[in-house]
Amino acid sequence: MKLIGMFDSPYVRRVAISMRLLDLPFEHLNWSIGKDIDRVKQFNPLGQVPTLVLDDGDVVIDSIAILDYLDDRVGPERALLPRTGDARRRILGASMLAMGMADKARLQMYELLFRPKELRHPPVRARLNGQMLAAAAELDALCARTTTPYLFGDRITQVDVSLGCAFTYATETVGLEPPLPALRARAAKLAELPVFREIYLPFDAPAV
Ligand SMILES: N[C@@H](CCC(=O)N[C@@H](CS)C(=O)NCC(=O)O)C(=O)O
Repeated sequence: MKLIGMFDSPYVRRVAISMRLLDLPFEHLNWSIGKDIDRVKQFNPLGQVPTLVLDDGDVVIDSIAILDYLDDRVGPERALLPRTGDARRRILGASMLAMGMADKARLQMYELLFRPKELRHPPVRARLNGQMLAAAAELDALCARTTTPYLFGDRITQVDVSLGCAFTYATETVGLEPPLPALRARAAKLAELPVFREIYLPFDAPAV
């Protein structure tokens, strides 16, 4: 399999970390959505990463669909998201919240990267930032309630992978100002895991 996209993207990174955790080898095509956009579009008309190219040439787009495919491929015993039940709903819900936090950071970055300064409308950024911080506060509360080694038990699941990637991205791009002690502590522990250290590319934030 070939995984297209750079590891400074939380979406690409969560797929790559998941593939390592699931022992699924991949060739990494370290293509940028800037200079390599035309190459990306040859596989994904949306010009988005992550894009996964399977060995038979089929293409899977969007990290949600890719993770679903990977879990299906390894089977329910090893899947990072339980197949059914309350645990699935809770883990998926918290993963969506974490990636929603990353989405709101990403949209702020797009304002900074793609919109000329004179055309910026500050309330847009303020709204996105408020949404990002509200998600971060809820994730902090979840982390504060958690007593297990990972967020939903003794074993790493998709929510740990997603939360670690989303937190790094939000802090390195637009920053998370409030204290958020439980979220920070948990994210720091995740960042120390060998797989998180191996699959990491710092975001090179633009000067604004
Ligand atoms: N929902 C998508 C979001 C992916 C996404 O937005 N990726 C960014 C890179 S961090 C991208 O490809 N942006 C290019 C664009 O949208 O123009 C997923 O989970 O894979």
